Amino acid sequence: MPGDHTRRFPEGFLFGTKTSAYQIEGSVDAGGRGASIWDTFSHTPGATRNGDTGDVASDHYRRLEEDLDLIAALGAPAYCFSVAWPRVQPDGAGAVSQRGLDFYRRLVDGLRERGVAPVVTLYHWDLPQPLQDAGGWTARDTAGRFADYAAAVGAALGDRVGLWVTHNEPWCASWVGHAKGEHAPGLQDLGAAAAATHHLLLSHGLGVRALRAAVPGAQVGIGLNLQPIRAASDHEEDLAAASRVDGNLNRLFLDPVLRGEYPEDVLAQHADDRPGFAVARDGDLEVISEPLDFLGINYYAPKTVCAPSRMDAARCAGLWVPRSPATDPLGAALRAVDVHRPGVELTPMGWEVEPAGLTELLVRVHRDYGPRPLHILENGRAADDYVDPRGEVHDAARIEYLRGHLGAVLDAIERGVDVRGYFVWSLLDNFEWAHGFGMRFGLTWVDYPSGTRVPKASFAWYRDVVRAGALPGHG
Ligand code: IFM
Repeated sequence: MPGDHTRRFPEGFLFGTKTSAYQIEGSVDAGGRGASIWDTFSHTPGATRNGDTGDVASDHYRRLEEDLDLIAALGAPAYCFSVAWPRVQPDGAGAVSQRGLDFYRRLVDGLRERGVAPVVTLYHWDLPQPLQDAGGWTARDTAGRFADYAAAVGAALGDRVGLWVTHNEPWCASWVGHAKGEHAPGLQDLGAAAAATHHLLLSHGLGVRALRAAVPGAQVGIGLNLQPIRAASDHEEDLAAASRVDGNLNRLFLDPVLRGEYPEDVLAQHADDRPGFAVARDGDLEVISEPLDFLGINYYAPKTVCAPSRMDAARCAGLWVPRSPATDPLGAALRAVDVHRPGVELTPMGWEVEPAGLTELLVRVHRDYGPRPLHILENGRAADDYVDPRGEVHDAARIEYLRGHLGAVLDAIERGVDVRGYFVWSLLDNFEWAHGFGMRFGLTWVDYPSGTRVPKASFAWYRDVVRAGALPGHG
């Protein structure tokens, strides 16, 4: 088509896909693995859709060789996975399980033999249950245990892994797990969520130090889920609501990690919540702001909010208000209600599709926190995929989503943002937490009863983008 053109990524741009241990591995009793908070939570009646659990998940633990070949067939130069802490330290502390580490050694070696660089996430939400029994992330001691665990994984894999991510989406671990109660450990306690935030961040800083001590030259970062937050209108109450949500989701993590300070407005918001941020001690922020080699950003969608008092005004303005704040303890605390703009496509997760939001976010991080290497560690969408009579999955909506978001990355690069990599969530369909197996994000269809893998059309499309190092125009 006239005007269409191919857009190239910079030389050495790191394409990849990403998964996490509890979502794909299954084999929860294999190799002496201990229990995690997600084993406990997913087996709690009513906690997940249909009572789904990660007991089998995508059966990746048993299908490792097949999945390694799948990764090789995709041809992306990197693959990001998470290590299950309960496989490495079944009790969350003390003795390290060589059997547990052996699985990750096989994974890392298998990737390298196939020319794929492993990127290791240390924590993707599967805290060993014994640590939860001792207070979990609300207990300061858990941060120290994480540093020990980071050192153990670093010692085992450090000679073969260059890029490390301490935590994936600590906002979810703290606020979805401790305030909304939708993720493990299933609490609805704002003071616990704030304390968990601090200890997760402290463990990040301690983990960075432990990794660098164990692995000289390790490139270390953190993966934050960030969203542009918009107000439903210019009304001061809506603007204030948007600022509170931005504070809780974005600045509460960016500011301490990159500037060594907590945002004052967020601290004030939680002044009466106990234990809350009162758990912070002198010197903690120095640890938390240990300089990083890169910042990982997970982006899916922007968010628009109104103040509860402005819900009728939002409806009158044509916005859709899907649920009341009464059903969302965090929304009630932040005095903010999610709304959707008319005409904007929603995925089955209820997330808006807006690639330009990614450019906006990247430009903001670059502007507000200074130029630094960035990796998009997660981006992708759930879709109503199905296997057609020919045995194929034509996920055109996912291809369009990826095309749009990769273009948004290129837009940011053209505006001077230093984006070094992009990882699709996810390689495989998998256990989508409280949504169970109802949401499919994979480039590869997984038939859960049999474990059979079927690469979707998006798999071939992404393979071609990676091969060309460029985004094709339409037509
Ligand atoms: O599946 C999750 C992942 O574990 C963390 N980031 C968002 C994904 C999609 O919800």
